[in-house]
Amino acid sequence: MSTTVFSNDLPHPAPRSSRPEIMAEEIIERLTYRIGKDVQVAKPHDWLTATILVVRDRIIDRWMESTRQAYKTGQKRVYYLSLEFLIGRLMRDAVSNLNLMTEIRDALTSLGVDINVIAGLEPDAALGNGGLGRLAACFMESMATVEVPAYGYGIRYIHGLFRQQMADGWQVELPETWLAHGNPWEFERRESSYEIGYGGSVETVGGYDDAPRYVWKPAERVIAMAYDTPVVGWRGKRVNTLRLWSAQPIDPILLDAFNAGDHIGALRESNKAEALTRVLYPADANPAGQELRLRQEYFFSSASLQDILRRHLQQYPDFTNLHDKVSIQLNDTHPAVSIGELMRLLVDVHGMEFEEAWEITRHTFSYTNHTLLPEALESWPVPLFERLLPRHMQLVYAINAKILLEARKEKQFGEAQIRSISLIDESGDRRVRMGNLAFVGSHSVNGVSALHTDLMKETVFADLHTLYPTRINNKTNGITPRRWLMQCNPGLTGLIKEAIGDKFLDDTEALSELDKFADDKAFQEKFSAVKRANKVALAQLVGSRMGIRLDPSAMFDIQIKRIHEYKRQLLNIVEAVALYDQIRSHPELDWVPRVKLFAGKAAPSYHNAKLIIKLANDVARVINNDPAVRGLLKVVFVPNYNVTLAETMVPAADLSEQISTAGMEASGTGNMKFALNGALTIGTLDGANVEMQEHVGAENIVIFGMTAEEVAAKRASEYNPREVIEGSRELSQALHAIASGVFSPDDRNRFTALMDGIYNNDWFMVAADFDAYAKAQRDVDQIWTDTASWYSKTIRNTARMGWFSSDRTIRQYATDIWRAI
Ligand code: HBZ
Repeated sequence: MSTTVFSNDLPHPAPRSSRPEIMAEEIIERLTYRIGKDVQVAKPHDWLTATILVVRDRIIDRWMESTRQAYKTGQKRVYYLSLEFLIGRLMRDAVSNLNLMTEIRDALTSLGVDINVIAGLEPDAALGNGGLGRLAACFMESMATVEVPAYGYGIRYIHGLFRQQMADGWQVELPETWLAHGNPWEFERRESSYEIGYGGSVETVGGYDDAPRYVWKPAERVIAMAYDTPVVGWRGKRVNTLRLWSAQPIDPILLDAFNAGDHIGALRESNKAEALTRVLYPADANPAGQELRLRQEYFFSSASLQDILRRHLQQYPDFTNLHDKVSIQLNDTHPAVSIGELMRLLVDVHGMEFEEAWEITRHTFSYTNHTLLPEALESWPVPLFERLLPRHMQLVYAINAKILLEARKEKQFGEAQIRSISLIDESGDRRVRMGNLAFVGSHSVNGVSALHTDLMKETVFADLHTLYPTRINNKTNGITPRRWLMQCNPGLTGLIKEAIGDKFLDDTEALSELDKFADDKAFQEKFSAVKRANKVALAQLVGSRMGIRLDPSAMFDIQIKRIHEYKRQLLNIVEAVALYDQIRSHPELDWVPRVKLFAGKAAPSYHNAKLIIKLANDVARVINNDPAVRGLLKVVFVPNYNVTLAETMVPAADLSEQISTAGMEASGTGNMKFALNGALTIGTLDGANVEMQEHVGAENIVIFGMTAEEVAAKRASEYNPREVIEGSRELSQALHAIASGVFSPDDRNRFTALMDGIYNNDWFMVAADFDAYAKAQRDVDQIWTDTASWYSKTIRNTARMGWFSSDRTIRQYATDIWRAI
């Protein structure tokens, strides 16, 4: 039994010192004995690695203690399964959460090393695409902070999200090599290795007297091997584990083939296995249809489930209490095949009855939905699913039969409803619907904002909601205030501490005490000085990377997120073009100087998104070089958006653009980061913007445009965008200028089709919302001109955003869904 492994009678090492001189000695020790360099020849990268190793040692004791405690108390463990973890850099996060920043800085200074220089060398771990992956990273930190014993499970991609380069304004994708210098944060766990099967057949055993047993005989097998990264909560209270799986071949080299001279063929198995975990799919909204993607999903689901069951058996005799001791949260449908895998393991491998296994499975899993976009709802062709996972296919059919019977009998569902709840989509080529599988296999299905949750009930899951009316619930997203305030904005953090003390460091909602300073002149000045310093830092970054000079006294208006039509970067660019026109036509007016900054990656296969990036760059070139603009407007597309870049851009924003077509952004989390850091939001009533308005107050946010309901009604009506465009001079001029090649003289038709999309269909309501947006922007100008009013609003944003801490979100998950604290 594991109790002997974790016996408290065995000696534990003494806690490590946090004295700078001791840590300096340790850094030298790591440099010498772990890296094999002496001080004279050590490169900055070596110093970084040595420093991380010293920090890591201070985490390990707490990590082991956290594991021991979970065993001792028999607490429920939470497993967060996610194909993406967008964690970014870890050093500052760990050092700051351990409260060691001053000591480490001093230790390095005494060695002649600048912490900022080496921290800048740490790779940004981009094992995710966007909001969904970043949410998983914020949740990991918050689970450790609120002391939930949790494991994150995912894939250790060799190449994370691609690096974005600009070539003449076009996005070019390059491989990201975040592991090039090794990864001092991770621990390889060879002993935690599992076999993962694919293909083959299912054999039936017995069946005369007893129920038949099914045995899957996979045709292919690979090994999943664990790499663990510790995740430190705030003040180092608890350390949880992020366990990422790497694929290994069963036979690394086929010696017979090698000896026969086939040196390449001998590595076939090895290459095939490695390909599994080589790249993160750069999908954003459209699920990648590739077989490899399904292989990845099953790979990490199966490894995680085997690991979870093994850990359970170390502590308990069987799986009858699994759901009391284990909660598995599915981050979107990407790990939904886990439901089939748990059924297979319980029924086929551990001999449990189907019905009992189903009850346990359902009570163990819960599922978070992140999108309503129909094209983003995952489904797999039945023939593919059947070929790769024949036993899981049988189980899906068995589960489906059970659910459909229940629906017909107990709820008297008709054919249309049966078709919509079925796990198999029969409307075209037959496909397995992963959303429906996740729904029926979970006891909780949650949306990520109040609006999104309501829409789930009314749209994609309407019939499943009728069948299981208590299953859908809301858990509005949050962000970790450690990374997104304390670490990225030490200036503002210091100022807040000075004003209201440090309670907000442990309880973000205590920021509300700042409210009383909102109209305090002296405080406003300090607040604006902090903002200015952050803007200077961003201006320096843009200056050195792009050679563009930005004036920090201009309004910094920022839209950073994945490039997607529903997020409407296009609306923003079209407005910039209209404003450009206005500035040139009315030089006598008092224009508010603005810098419109954009950053974000487009999925490599998403044609319009890539064209929007090119348009932003083309428009930027023309506007920035037109002397008639007199520097009153600048447009900048900052390349290679990632977590690290966000950490500089978020604190520097005056205005945050959250302008998605209402009903399409499930929540948004960038919106929260900006507002917390004292930016004003211009946004639609979409996703969490709705709740942000409730918290900060309608007078402290600029809302414009159609509501989700109005968008749906307009789409259902005979909406004619051309009429709308012709009725708006500003808009028609801007669209015409773009379509006719004013910004693309080298290829006048470059944007014609993109503009035609607005004229002819306008699915994303760019034309329909344009006038409201342009007017809202002029309202923003008005507020900006009244400095006292501007800071009164932005200070209130910081003061009232505490509720959007991911600690709150995680407490809600832990109480309502996991019952783990
Ligand atoms: O999840 C995002 C939502 O768009 C955003 O509104 C929300 O705040 C956030 C967290 O809940 N969704 C994604 O980021 N989705 C993906 O990145 C994605 C990745 C692979 C896919 C589909 C979607 O196959």
